[in-house]
Amino acid sequence: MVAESTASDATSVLSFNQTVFDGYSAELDDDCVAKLIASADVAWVEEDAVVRISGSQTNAPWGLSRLSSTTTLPANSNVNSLTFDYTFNDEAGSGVDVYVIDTGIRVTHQDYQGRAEMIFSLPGLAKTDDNGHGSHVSGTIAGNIFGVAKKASLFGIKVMDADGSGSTSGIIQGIQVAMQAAAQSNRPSVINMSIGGAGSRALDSAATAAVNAGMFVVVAAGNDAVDAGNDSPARAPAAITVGAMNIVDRVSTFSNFGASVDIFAPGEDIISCGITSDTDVASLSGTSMATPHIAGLVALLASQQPDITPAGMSDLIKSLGTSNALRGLPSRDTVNLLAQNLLPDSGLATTSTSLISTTAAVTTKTAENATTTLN
Ligand SMILES: [Ca+2]
Repeated sequence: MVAESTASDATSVLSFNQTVFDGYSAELDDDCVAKLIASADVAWVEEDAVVRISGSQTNAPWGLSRLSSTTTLPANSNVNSLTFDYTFNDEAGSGVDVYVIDTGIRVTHQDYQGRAEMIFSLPGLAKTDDNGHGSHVSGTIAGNIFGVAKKASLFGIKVMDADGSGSTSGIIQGIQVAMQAAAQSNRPSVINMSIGGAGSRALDSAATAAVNAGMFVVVAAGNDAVDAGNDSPARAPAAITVGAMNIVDRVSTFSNFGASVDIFAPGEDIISCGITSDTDVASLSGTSMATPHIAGLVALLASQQPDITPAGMSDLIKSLGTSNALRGLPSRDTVNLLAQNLLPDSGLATTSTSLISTTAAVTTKTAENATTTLN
């Protein structure tokens, strides 16, 4: 009765069907809310909230699906099909720039939706991707179908030639280009380096300088099945170093390992952009393919938390990861941690959590047969 008389004074009253939820939503002033809370007829009052929509996709490659799942994909899943579900926060890397230091990007490929551009090529190298590696990596970072962060911007920095080789000094130059561009844009900025070679203090220093400048630097562990601590930039502590795993949750036999590896991500039989046409598709394997899953994840998280530091991002990615999901860990000092993309404070995770708690409360409520008010 109290609730009903109060409701008659309120604006925008929305009553719910009692078989669904025994209560109503209304805009009320503080006095009304206080009366309702004090009333024995009212079980509880809670503030209405904005719930964000999560993005979802049903034609994703397996790697994206594994990134948004806490469990192993179904047995006999086909690595070559594009029928997997992927769920992600709808901000999707919006406002975040990803610099791909690689073989270039075929920027006209349809999966980039015009969000890719080439900003630098070393002297003598083409102004596009004449190898295919950089375009594939870029598709996994931010492609519309193939990508983790579907609204992020891609910037190609070509330091590797058509054969996929380059020099340490060329890579350092690429890092410098990315740092200059990020300083100018002042936007959250990620460097993806699906490249590496023998240990180099100079390359480690350059990667660390980018992190110290506020950039998120994500690097491949390497494909030699050895400890990543001998490779650069994989061993640079400030970088997020990524190992590869496959569709049945086994660490890839080629993946480097050891204490330098921060996280594992899908890196076998990954479908993404090819370079023979603007709709070409290619399947590649390597820690090079695992790394862009994490660069995309960084972009997703940075679009939700633009002020997060590189160290905070590294901690966040580790805390979101699923522990002990992986089999075939090559050494005891290798972390058993698989990347996962659902941030509890937003998107799907929030939606699920509030739905669950509401449902539980409704059950309690119905049993008491009391009136519920949402404000
Ligand atoms: Ca690290």
